[in-house]
Amino acid sequence: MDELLQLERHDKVARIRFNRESALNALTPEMLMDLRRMLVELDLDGDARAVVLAGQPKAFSVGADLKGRVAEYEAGALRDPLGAIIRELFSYIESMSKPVIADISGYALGGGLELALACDLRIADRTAKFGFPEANVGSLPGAGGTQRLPRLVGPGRAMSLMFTGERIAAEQAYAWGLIEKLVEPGELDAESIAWAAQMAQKAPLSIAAIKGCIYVAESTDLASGLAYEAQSHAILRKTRDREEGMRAFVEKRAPQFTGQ
Ligand code: CO8
Repeated sequence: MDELLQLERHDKVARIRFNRESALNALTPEMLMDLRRMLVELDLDGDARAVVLAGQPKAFSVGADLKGRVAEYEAGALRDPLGAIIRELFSYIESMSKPVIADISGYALGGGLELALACDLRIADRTAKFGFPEANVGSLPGAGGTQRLPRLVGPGRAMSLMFTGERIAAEQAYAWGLIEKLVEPGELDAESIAWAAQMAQKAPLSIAAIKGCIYVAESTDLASGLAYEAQSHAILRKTRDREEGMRAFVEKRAPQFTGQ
């Protein structure tokens, strides 16, 4: 068990919980490097079929550790250790072969919200509050926020959040499509695991291929996207799990997927 990140196993679902409650899970380069290492291990782990990232009731994460950022000024550092890891990490999440779900209660601000946006899916309870306060401190959402938020909610809503620094409530985020599921406080931990477990039962190569196709859809024209989808389908046709899934349906039994 790591000090700042805790790994829990719930059958085929792995949940990583940020464990820096005293600083509302403000993100340090060390935490992000540990997260990167854990995610690589989980992506290679055939027993982990879905991953959930969670915080505590008061905060999913309030973003970059501003005290650490000030210390960099004081040290006259030219390096940007947070920047060096955060962008690569967030893109890595999209490239993983399994679903990654952000499980959000309390604050999801700045880089914390960018982390949630880099996950494939977001579930939150009614205590969640979302915002981009970077313009308050002379910065901008520089870990993908200016690119991922408008793709989810449209440019006007993204600009209104980023220009004003205002925080929106979970209900508003749900109405905008910033989160995909909204649950009552106290239900989040169980609901996020139950949702992930539904995905973890499916054929792993199907899930990986669907995820890949959907990210391609965001960055390409329709003809290229359809060609990519057709190729992915052709690859899946040759997998053992596809045959197993179809035979299991015909034989009226649950499929036994192996990821092959
Ligand atoms: N960094 C470090 N510590 C923090 C941070 C933070 N971002 N936010 C809160 N904390 C600490 C506080 O200092 C406090 O610690 P202490 O008791 O030792 O002083 C503790 O957490 C609790 O915080 P508060 O007492 O302030 O709690 P409140 O409930 O009164 O307020 C808020 C909660 C509203 C969340 C408030 O703390 C706040 O506004 N925090 C700042 C949030 C913020 O501005 N986040 C954006 C940071 S910029 C960013 O994330 C950019 C990332 C992209 C970088 C990519 C390029 C490299």
